[in-house]
Amino acid sequence: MACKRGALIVLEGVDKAGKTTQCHKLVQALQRSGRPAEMMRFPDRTTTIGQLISAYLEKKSDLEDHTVHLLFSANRWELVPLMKKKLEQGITLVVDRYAFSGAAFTSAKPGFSLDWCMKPDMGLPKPDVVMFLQLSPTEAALRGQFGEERYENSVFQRAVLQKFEQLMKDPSVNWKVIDASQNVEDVHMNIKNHSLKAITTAESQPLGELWQ
Ligand code: Z5A
Repeated sequence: MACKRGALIVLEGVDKAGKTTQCHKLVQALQRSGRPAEMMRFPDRTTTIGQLISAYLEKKSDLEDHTVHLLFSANRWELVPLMKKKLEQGITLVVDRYAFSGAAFTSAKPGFSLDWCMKPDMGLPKPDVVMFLQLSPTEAALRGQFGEERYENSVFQRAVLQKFEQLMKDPSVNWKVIDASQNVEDVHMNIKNHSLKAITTAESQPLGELWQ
């Protein structure tokens, strides 16, 4: 009998919401409880495409806005065969940012519609759950200054948040909003509970296609 597939779990959220912290904690907790799990993050800066994106984010290069949007999407598509292989092997993938960041960040730029921004990612593996770590700009500011990378300023981040709010109205995606202002352990427990449910559901459901 074929093994049960792993779940595709995505964490999204505003800057400094704790996505990376929580992805690591979730993978560790799942592994400790005997469930195979691995973390991925987007952009994956290790690939050739990812290195172009990384240089852009670090402001070492400039790229035309449509072009960089398509590169972010291509960076996800190039990892799809690996993602599907791992999911089929029963490994749960915990992903730090995904297509929702892609659509939210580019559509926050002038002249971009959310609809256009979603198109290149249509058909990607559909997450079994997407947890949005919600944190007010005031609380995020208490976690430190913005870094030096592109997009790291409060005006742009507020525009991105509005786009995420629009994306979360889509009932075809299993969104869960997480109060990220709680302490690390409480946020973790909340995320773990949703993840365990998603893992159980994924065992008996085929992997879907995003935004199709
Ligand atoms: N981008 C895009 O434009 N298009 C795309 O398709 C994709 C991405 C996929 C990638 O940045 C940038 O690319 C990003 C979106 C854009 N731009 N921005 N802004 P990245 O992935 O390299 O980095 P990041 O996602 O921006 O990281 P982050 O948002 O800054 O951090 P985080 O992962 O949400 O948080 P953290 O690193 O886990 O924690 C931040 C700090 O808060 C740290 O000191 C923690 O110790 C602390 N922390 C965490 N949790 C707590 C709690 N609960 N209480 C108190 N303190 C906490």
